Amino acid sequence: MQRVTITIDDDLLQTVDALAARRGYSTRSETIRELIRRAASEDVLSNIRKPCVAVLDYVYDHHTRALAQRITSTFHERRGLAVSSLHVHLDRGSCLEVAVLAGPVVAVRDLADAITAQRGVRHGNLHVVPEILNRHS
Ligand code: NI
Repeated sequence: MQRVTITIDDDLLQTVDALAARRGYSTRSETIRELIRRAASEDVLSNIRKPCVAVLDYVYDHHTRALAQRITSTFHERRGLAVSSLHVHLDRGSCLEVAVLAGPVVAVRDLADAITAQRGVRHGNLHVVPEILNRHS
């Protein structure tokens, strides 16, 4: 870690302190580091060819005809992107699945859309982490 000195006007510094208070960061340094990470993340994600890792989670209706089979087939067709998955039987009819994906941002998003757009899939959510951030932290 390196120490750097930055010059910042009063209004902007108040904004940093307000963000720190609201989000629970303990220091200005941690607040500014997190803001930079977010900006870098948005920058990488705007380039759809860049590699990423991602977590896809969704709930689906176990009783919807052939849905589980269609979901499995979708993952098999794009198996190069699927790293691992977790299945939880939530109740009699609902299953929760969490899949870890890795590959180009565009391909990962396409796969997530192909899963979450299926009838009977609910609460689909994709969290994309730029791979570059993992390598350098
Ligand atoms: Ni299940």
